Amino acid sequence: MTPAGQGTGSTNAADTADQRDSRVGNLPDHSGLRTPAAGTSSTSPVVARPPGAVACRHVAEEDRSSPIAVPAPPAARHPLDPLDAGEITRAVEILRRERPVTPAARFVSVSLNEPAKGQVAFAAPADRPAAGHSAGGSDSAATPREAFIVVLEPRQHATYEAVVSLTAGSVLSWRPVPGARGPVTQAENDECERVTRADPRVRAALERRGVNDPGRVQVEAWGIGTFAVPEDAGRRVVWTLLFYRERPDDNPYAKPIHGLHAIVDLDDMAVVRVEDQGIVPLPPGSGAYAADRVGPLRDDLKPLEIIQPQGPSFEVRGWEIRWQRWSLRLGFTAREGLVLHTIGYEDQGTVRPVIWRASVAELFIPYADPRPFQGWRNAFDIGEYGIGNTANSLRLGCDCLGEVRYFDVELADSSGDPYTISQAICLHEEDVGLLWKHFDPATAVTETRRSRRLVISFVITAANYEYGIYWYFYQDGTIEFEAKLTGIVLTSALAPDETSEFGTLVAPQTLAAHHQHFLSVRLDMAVDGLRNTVYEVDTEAVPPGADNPLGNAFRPVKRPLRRESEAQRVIDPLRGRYWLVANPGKTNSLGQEPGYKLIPGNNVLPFSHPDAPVTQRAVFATRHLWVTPYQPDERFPAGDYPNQHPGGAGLPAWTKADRLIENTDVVLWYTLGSHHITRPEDWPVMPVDRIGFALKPAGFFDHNPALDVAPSPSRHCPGQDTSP
Ligand SMILES: [Cu+2]
Repeated sequence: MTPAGQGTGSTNAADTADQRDSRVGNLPDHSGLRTPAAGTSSTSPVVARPPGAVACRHVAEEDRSSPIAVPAPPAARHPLDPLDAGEITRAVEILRRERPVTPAARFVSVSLNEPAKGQVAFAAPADRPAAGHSAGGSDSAATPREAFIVVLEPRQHATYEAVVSLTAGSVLSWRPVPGARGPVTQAENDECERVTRADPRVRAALERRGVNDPGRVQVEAWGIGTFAVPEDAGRRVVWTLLFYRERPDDNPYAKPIHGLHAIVDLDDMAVVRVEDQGIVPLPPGSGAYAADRVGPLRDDLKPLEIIQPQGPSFEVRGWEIRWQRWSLRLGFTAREGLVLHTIGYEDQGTVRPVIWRASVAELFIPYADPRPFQGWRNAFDIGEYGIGNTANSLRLGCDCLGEVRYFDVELADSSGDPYTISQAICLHEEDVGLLWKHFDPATAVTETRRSRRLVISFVITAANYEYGIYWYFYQDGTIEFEAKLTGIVLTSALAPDETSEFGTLVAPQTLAAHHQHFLSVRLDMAVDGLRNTVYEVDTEAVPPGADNPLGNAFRPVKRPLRRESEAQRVIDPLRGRYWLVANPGKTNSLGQEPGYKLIPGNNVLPFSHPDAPVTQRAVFATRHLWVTPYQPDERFPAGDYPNQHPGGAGLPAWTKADRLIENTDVVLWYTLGSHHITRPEDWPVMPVDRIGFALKPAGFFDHNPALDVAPSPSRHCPGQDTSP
């Protein structure tokens, strides 16, 4: 996939870093950013419904994405703004007009072909007046708008990539991707369900299990990885998991239809064969979790309402956000969902770049159960399906609390037509306790500051599971990433007297297999510019001796990661290991390189054997940190098309070149592993489990950057009244 970097010239990151650095360092003024966000075409105004006005239990029909018939009028677009409905429509029209797209074509995605790194400036300081630029900024006119389109041509068993210039109204490139088995679209998943339910072999097998209404069978299309048989060669196939709903509002995962799988050719949309491993009875439980089926409900919680009478402290203009000293832009793609661009921190009148682009680039879930077909279960939710398409429409008081600003996103459906997911991204502030504090007993004066953070989030539903993705920005320059895992654990059926060590019995005859979740977060860094060096920092104890007579000494040991082969690392909590991304070309007032350190949280590695097919397809997950030199077309750690790919693509392929990564333009790939030994308490719906990491300034500032945060108003903090 080549979603960015058209016409960027040299592919040597080191050669181009200086030129791009000058653009990042010299920030063109393109602000005018204090204007309220009213009237933007693709976002909705601050929602001011009273808390509780909308019940947190809602049905999908109310808020499911709605089709758009009329393209939005052209508006000033920033080069990093995601495509709007009008641009999606136009890009597809241009492609259909100029290239032989067949009526059978299925669109995987129509998304912004992003400008290459450094081609767009970070924000200007907030108080710098706009100098007569369009709303999009000084780059808007010079940067062409382009769409990157992935199209499946099922009759040809081919996947095509196109780049369409919206500015020129023409197709810039159109090519089949050799060997690619494009991702499974939502429409294909729906069709796969239809043909599986209709297949006579499946129906007969269902009847043998006492299931006489195929309409109550939920069919999920799962990536088959490398498990297709030789007769499937050349086919784009999936295998299916089947679940049964006794009632339409049942939890389907309570009744896994064990041992019955259809292999479906998605291009031909036909069941290729049916595998029946023998009957295991449907588990008896209902797995109900809805409020009207689990009562009586607790009634002893009193209201907790977040009130911000003067509104939120953030400012939104189009897709740009400013809050405290932070500035950044939002993006959204069908594959990754939320993308953050040009994250900068304003310091003494200058917006200092920190991150060029950040997103979750892959999401890989391997399962532990080795039984026939259960061993096939693994998912690459981003590469095999795409998570942006599954973003939830968020609800005030349910997903986010307080003064919330939502962003609608516009994506393309399988026909290439635009549709909207309303309220897909949530922006709000949270009080998070202490920011800093000290009591001086000599003066009996306490200085206390409360911490507030800006939260940018979205939630996806990947079949049984929900993932909430949260980016937090703090007043002291810290950035945190957190994933909240919830939803329903994947089940299989056990015979009444059967047990398994590869999962936990969560209900009678219901096994929730142990599994892991690996998120690869791609952090395209730009700490104070584009030339960065990554250091691994361990703390070591100094041996007792002349320099350490009391044996107490310890010190951090900083080692630069000079080449890609040196930059495939795992965590080491007992050494206090972290990774520092620093700019060796600059110094703070203390003579130190300004940097940000990546501080790992809980983490784990895959337990699948290194030679196992599933591990081979997810080599990225076998290391927690990878560092690569920036290349615009290196975006996805398991490769551009993981579906049915045998493995080796992405990070393991790129890093074979063992490129230099010191004092150049670097991308960090941090893998977070959530280790899920399942519990009965995860059933029938799982309480949120959290995993994350932090990016903290380390020498980026000369002192605590949150010194200038004002004490809280007196009503909340008596004795510190600074309000007029
Ligand atoms: Cu899990």
